[in-house]
Amino acid sequence: MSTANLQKGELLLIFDVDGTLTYPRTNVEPEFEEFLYTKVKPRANIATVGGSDLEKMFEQLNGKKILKQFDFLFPENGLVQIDHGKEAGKQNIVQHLGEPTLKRFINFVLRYLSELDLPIKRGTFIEFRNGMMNVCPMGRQCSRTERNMFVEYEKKNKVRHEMMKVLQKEFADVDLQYSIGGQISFDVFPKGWDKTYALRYIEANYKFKEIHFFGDKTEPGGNDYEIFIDPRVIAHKVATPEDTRRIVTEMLQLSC
Ligand code: M1P
Repeated sequence: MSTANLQKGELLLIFDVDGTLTYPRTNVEPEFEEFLYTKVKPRANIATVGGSDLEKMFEQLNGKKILKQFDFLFPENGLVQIDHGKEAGKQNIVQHLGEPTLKRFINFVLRYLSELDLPIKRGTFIEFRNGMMNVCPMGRQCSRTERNMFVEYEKKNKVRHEMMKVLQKEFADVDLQYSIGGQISFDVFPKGWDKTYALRYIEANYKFKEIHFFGDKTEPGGNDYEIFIDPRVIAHKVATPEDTRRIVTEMLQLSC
């Protein structure tokens, strides 16, 4: 049976945020929202899985209305699960790793960054979330212009890849995984707490005939990689929200 013939309850479409529903760290376009809510939603269940936390999801997808619009929200790789507007569960990195290991990790990161020379530095070098940490060598408190400067600098200097290699070596004894989902930072979480975590929730609670995933960071080391290669999903690589729209339109045979 083709995907276009499936009933709404049989089909789940899971979208990454940055690069898939929006351009990096920007807001979803009104035309894209209209497409998603008026054309796609009547035909399929919709979910979003992002590396960012829920606050950033609200920011980028135009506010708390997404609690009603999306069937499922999976911020922090799905380590926080929101099912039809209600929090259904969340993971806790503190409990998982324990304070001594966390302290060792945070101290090492701050020491490393204190010795790292970058053209500019701002504030918030580690953003501590429920199920993960986000490490930002320049500091998350930067303007759009400063962010763009880092993006250019990073093309030649690969600051994040270098740092991730050092951390992998230093913390080889700790159950940690690193991935890049955005432009200026990388995420750190226990092994297996990648975006497939969202699938664990779906699998335990729902029976869909098809689950499709759309994402852009699908190469190894990117934060869509593990879910992209997961046999439970039919995966689509996209480069922009326009790509996402084109693939969904064709797949559901929607009118343009
Ligand atoms: O959603 C993708 C990534 O978005 C942000 O990345 P950056 O600020 O580097 O562009 C972060 O919230 C990151 O955790 C997340 O994976």
